[in-house]
Amino acid sequence: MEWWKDAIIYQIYPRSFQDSNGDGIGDIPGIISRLDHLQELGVGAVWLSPVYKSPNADNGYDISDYREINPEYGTMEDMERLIAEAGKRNIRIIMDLVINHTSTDHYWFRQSRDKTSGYADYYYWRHGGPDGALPNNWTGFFGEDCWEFDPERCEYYLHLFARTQADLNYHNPAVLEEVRDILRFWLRKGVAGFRCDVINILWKDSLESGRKRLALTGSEHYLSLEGTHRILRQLREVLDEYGAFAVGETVFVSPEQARALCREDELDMVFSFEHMECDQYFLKWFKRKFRPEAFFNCLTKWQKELAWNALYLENHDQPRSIPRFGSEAHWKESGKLLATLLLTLRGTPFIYQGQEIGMMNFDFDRMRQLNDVESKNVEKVLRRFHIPRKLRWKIISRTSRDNARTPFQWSGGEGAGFTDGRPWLGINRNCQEINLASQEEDPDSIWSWYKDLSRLRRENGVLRRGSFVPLEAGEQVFAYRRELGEEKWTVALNFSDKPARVSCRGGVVRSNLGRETFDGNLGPWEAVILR
Ligand code: ISL
Ligand code: CA
Repeated sequence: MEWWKDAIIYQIYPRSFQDSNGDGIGDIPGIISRLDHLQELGVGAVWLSPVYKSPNADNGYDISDYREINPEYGTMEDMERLIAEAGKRNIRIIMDLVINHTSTDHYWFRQSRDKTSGYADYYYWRHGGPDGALPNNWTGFFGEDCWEFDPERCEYYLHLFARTQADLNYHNPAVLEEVRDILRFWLRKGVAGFRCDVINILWKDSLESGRKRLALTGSEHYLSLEGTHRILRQLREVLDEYGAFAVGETVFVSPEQARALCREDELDMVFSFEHMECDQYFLKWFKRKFRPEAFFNCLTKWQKELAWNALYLENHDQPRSIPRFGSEAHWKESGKLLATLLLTLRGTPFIYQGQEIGMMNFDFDRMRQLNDVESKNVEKVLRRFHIPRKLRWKIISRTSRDNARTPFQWSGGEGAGFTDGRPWLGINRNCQEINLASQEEDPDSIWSWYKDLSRLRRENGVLRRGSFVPLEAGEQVFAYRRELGEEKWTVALNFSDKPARVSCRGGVVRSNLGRETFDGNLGPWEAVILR
């Protein structure tokens, strides 16, 4: 049926969406109370970042029980109610499937410390070398060593992410069987599918040391290997029992590797990262000026090379898109322009919570205000390299994942309508200007624009299923056509404070500057849809 080709998907980061009981932490009853907001936006599904039991070293991406709900977020009954209530509004629920690693609090891991237990080989356990040498030279995603010594087992375990996120060993077939059962557990409850966390690194072909690299030494031993395809095919068998959907988060994939993962018997689509790299040097921590032309060329490449893309400009790991690809000075126009891009490309658009009201990066000014384990680890690494404090903060604050994790700004009052209590992460002071309540009544708001374009997409097959034809990708303008049968729609976007000229013409379907006829001139941050 491929419902996901016609749907817009909305990502919820539960901790920051809506608190219902005043403890300052978003929760499932809170999400239920906001389902009407999602329905208004016209979304067909919600991707829920993890709500499973977790000690929260990485806010739920460190799972200690896949079959339990984190009590901070509610109960299993709440979860079932969410699935049912969403269903009434034709909104499907997609769970986050984090199976590269578990929390070290997970029962499997605790058992695994005992070499004689049935769980002894659920993780990668290795002896160190002489003189305290680690089992290999790999480096992890969060700027830490990726081996941790366990005094009970007297061995090291592998963790590519935080110290308490131990990598599962898929060389042991029992692990995949466990995961397949977990899938069934949730599919039986009525979830529509999964967003599969770092799914292309599951299979480690060996634990040999790797070629030394600036980051992720050792990754040639686990990035997008044949073993991952084998695992995915076995997961797909289970998904097919329920007609379920799967989008993979695939780090460092090329279009070719992505194509190989998007197959009937593996994944429906993948999140790629290349377009997120147009404002950085070799690592995301080393930001440079955003290069629109590189961004356009990258999007064009992926549009052309993949039959279907997972489209996104924001998620819980990325800074907000307006200050990044748009303009703070032209907040509203550039917010609408980015919405236009997201909702007119070919693929399934993913809107991240807060994006639909133009939320911005955090306004923190010191490390103490941050929560994210990655930011904290990287700050430690920078300190080790004697990077001065000011520069450290500059590096961290521009890139920190907490930029996208501050609570949703429902209203301008205290607690921003997110909570009556003390929020777990600081609410941006700009909530007085940027909030849903103030945009609801305003037909010219970013929120109204999102709703409008969402409807436009739902009502016009050309925007959903049409082919993508690139027209222009210059220093400031990106223009393309979508074509379906007789329908030919053109989108022209000016990523600049300066006016621009384009050669395309047509009747105006939409312009974020309110233009009614089009003569080829684009104003600053103007987005037009022509027909
Ligand atoms: O933040 C990143 C992207 O710039 C990556 O380093 C990120 O950690 C990577 O994309 C994997 O992300 C996923 O798995 C992590 C979790 O912390 C992220 O939140 C999740 O999206 C480990 O489970
Ligand atoms: Ca709560």
